[in-house]
This record gives sequence, structure tokens and C-alpha cells, in this order.
Amino acid sequence: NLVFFSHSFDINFYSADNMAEEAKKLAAYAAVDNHVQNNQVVGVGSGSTIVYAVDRLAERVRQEKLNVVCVPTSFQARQLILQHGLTLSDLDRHPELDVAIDGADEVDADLTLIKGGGGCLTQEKIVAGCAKHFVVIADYRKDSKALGQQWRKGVPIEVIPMAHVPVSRTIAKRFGGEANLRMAVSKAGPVVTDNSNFILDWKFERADNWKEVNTAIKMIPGVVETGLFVGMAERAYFGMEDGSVQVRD
Ligand code: ABF
Repeated sequence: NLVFFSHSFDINFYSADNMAEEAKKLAAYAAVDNHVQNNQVVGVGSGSTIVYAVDRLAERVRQEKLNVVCVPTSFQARQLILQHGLTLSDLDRHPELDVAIDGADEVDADLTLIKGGGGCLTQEKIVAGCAKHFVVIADYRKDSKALGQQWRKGVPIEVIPMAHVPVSRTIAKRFGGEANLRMAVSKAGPVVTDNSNFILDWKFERADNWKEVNTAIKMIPGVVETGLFVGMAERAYFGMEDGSVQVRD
């Protein structure tokens, strides 16, 4: 594990929320500084941590006059790219990316990830899969020895709307636990993804082999994609409470 120390700040004055935000920023800045170079195609993830990465990317593009093309993983990412005046592209024009940077809900010791807590996972997995390098940025709360220890809401699974009941039943029967339809905060209806699908949150009891579980869930008719990212991330940057950044390869 490499450890970088950032600019100093007095953590005593920070609330837990501020500390987590600072940690997200540290991780995001370290990833952009270490992985983005001139003339690259960069995949832009979704969530709150990626906002700092796009801030830093835009700053570097301005200051260093970098020629960088960005491929978004969501509506949010597309908006961020446009708002920051970065060059927007897509997989039609740039099917091969140099690097994709994205947040995660949980990162285990093997760099297996749970993603999709924020509702984005399918486009994120596609873009990450098109990148030569996939780098994760997270604060210290996402770091976990084994999946499920930190992120308690389960594995998000994107499903075709008309299949949500059979898929939920099949998952519970075959893998245990329960897979619940994610509802909007208002409870007025289900959360609808960027791809017009629904999300099931699978609260698993236990699972040993995430690769097998991921493959088996993907085989269920109606499943579009899972929020399990197995063997995809090459490196994770964790912003820590003490102002350092820890790297996991
Ligand atoms: C999206 O945002 C999701 O895949 C992931 O669940 C989440 C991470 O968001 P945050 O950075 O806000 O924790 O990338």
C-alpha cells in the first residue's frame, strides 16, 4: 500500500460529513493526477465522489491545456462533463478508453466492488469494460475486508421492469436473502434507471464466490446487469480520515 499525504488541514474542526467529503476529494484528485494524461479518452463515473474528479480534470485541462475526451456513464456524468466545458464523447466514437474513473459503494480486499447504490451501474460497467485501466475513488467508509461489511443495502441489480417480481423470487430462492424493489424516496414509485429499468437491492446472507454469483445472476432472464464488479478494478484510491490517500492494487 502506497500512502500519499495531502495538504494539511486540521481534522479537529471537521464534522464526520466534512471529513468524508474531504476524503472523497483527496481520492479523486489523486486518481486524476496519477492516471490522466494528454490525448486520452477518459470514462467518467457517477455519484458524489466523481464530482471532485471532474472538478480536478477540468482544472488540469485548463491549466495544462490537455486534450482530453470524456465518455459519461450516466445522465449525471454527461451533465458534469458539459457543465465543466469538457469534451463529451460516447462509445460509438471512442469504444476504447485509456482510463475510467468511478466511485463505488464498497471495495473489498480483492478489489471486488458493489456499485449502483446511487442508481447507476450498467453504463458504468460497460464503460469500465471498455477502458484499459479502471480506477476506483472512494472515501475510507467504502473500504471493506469482505463485501457486505460496509454497504448494508445489498447488491443492486438492474432489471427489466416487467421481470422484477420473477427475478426477485428467483434470486431469493437460489441465493438466499431477499431482493427488494428499490422505491423512490417519496415512495410514489420505483426508482427508474437511466436505461428505463428498475433496481432490485439484493440483501444477501452470505456468498463466497462473487464471480460465480455474478455470472449466475446475470443468467436469470430479465436481469440487465449486476452491481458486482468482479476482476475489473485495477486500483482503488481511498481518501483517509487523517488526510492521506491509500492505494490498493
Ligand atoms: C455510482 O455512484 C454508483 O455505482 C455507486 O453506487 C455510487 C458511488 O457514489 P458516491 O461516490 O456518491 O459514494 O457510481
